[in-house]
Amino acid sequence: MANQKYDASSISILEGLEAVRKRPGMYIGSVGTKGLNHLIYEIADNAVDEHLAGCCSEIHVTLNDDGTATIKDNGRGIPIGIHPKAGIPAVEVVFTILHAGGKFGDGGYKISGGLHGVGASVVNALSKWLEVEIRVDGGVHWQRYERGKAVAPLKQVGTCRKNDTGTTVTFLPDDEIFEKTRFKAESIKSRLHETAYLNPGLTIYFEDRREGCEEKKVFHEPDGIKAYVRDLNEGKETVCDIVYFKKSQDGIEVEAAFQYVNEFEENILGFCNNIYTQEGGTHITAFKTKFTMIINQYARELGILKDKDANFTGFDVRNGMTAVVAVKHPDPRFEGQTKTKLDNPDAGTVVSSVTNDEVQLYFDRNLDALKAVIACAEKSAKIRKAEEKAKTNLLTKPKFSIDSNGKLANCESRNPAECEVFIVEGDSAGGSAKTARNRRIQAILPIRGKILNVEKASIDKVLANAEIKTMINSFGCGFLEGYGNDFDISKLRYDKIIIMTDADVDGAHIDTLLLTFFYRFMPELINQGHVYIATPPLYRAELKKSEREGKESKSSKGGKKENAGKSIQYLYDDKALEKYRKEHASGSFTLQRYKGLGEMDPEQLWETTLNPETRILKQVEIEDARMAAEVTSMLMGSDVLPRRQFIYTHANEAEIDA
Ligand code: TSJ
Repeated sequence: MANQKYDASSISILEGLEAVRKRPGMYIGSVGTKGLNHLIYEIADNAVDEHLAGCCSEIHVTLNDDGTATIKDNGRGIPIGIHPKAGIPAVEVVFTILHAGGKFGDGGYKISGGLHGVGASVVNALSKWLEVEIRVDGGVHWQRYERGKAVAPLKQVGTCRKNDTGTTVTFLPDDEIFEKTRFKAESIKSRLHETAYLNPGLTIYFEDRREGCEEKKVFHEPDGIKAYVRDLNEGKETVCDIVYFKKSQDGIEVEAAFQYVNEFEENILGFCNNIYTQEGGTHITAFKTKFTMIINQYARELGILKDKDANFTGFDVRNGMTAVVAVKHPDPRFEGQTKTKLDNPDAGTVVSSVTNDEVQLYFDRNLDALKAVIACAEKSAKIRKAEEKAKTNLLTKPKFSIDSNGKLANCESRNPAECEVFIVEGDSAGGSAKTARNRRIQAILPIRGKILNVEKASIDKVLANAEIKTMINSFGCGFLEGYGNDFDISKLRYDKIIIMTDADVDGAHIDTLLLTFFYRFMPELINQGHVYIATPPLYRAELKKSEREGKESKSSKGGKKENAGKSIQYLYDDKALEKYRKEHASGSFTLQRYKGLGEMDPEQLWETTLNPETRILKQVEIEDARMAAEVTSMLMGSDVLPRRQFIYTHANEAEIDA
């Protein structure tokens, strides 16, 4: 491919670039910020190729205040001689003929990048204008293009020192093509830094000259991918040194660096010819597979895995691993959704063989590193087993029998659409609620004290908690999707789950704990809008007899007496009280302040909090619950740990009762 002869007869110049302007997404991915930034990478990658050819040590990338970008290198300069087949200067071929970038001359095989294998001509086609300047053999040569077309032939515009060579390209992205025309400095810097890690001999100078964003950065990483791994692990607790190797075989180069940290995640980055392979591919698969084999083999030799033990999984072996695997291939093929998955089988073969030799060579000489790596795998295996055990326990243990301690006062209806369940704090309020409710559709579930804090407790403990057991049983839909997959919202017995607690600090705490429980174990209940918080009143204001003048009226609902009209008013917050005080002369009413639900008689409780016609309910949103969970972990002083780490802390307990 690289040495392929350039065939002018097979290309139609204008048709090519028109196609790019018609369907820009095909060539650069998108016409948003990502595609826009990609223009810079396309141009800069050509300069990186010049570095790979051994002819360029510096690249400058500048974002100018007029919306243009300038990319400059100190390479040989794009050739300016007349191209034998096209009959125009080679540089003009590069910019005006699709897919022509770099594929001429005889500089050996070209390890070239570019997400879609396109180059300078695509950038040119998508630019309002583009100018190229080439310094070569003491002359400065220049050409300008507008929307892909040369506006004049290449001409010499000046002189320079004979040893001053290089290429400078400046372009303005076409606002008729791009939705966004402002380059994003953060992404560009990050990509340039990545390029610097992958090319240790290269120095990249970045400069943002746009007003208000002025910034200069130099990316130079003489330690290459070792430095990449070091920086990825910055701020983390490392458990071994960085292991590095580089070797070529069958014309394919493999370079890898890895290090383990005390975390429960893996971070493996793959590259082929400087291109990040987001979707992985043969090189990454081979690296992972070989690594798993090697570690299991060592673990058995060292007696850490016994005959009866199963192997560590690949997932175990990579627990805590940070790695960069970079291959160079003369003819890379990419597949996958975004064409970022390396497809060449020979890349896999070579990675496998090199990894096998080099990793064993290292671990044979560095037993401590090997032991640290195996310890990471053991940690993961322990968690994995605890998780599997928790799952089987949930699946095999008999379902809790409903109403095991007789607390739920269920409703008569079995039509979930009309049923409600009130979770009521305290036995006395529970008692009033049982008397006051509409027993046809309203169930009461009294809970005592504070339910278990599910943020801190292990699953086993959560399940052993009486209040939680009763709740899970009452709702009827199981819990904790993914843990035995037995959460089934279609089995929910109540349309509304209503939390009813005192309007004080303890009540608020119980609300928080209950929301945390739902958030962690039954988030779908909240997502689908089944969870509510009841709002009991803070005050009861009653007009004195003299003020009423016979306004009092009586109404009846469900056989219950109700105070209607204006003589009695329930006030739900202090604002309402303030308003009431303004509207009524002091001395004209009596005021009762409720300290808790227990102070209300059943009739009052019905009217203020249970009666669907008059009560105030606040529907809980997932955001409320998420915040509750955060508050809970804060109140309890426990760190917000990932679930795996949390379970690990409790893995010992799980094993003891095995
Ligand atoms: F993308 C681009 F074409 F616009 C571009 C190319 C942009 C930038 C900033 C630099 C380059 C570029 C190309 N820098 N260096 C080169 N080198 C060549 O094109 C080149 C020079 C000499 C020979 C040779 O065989 O003598 C071969 C090549 C490919």
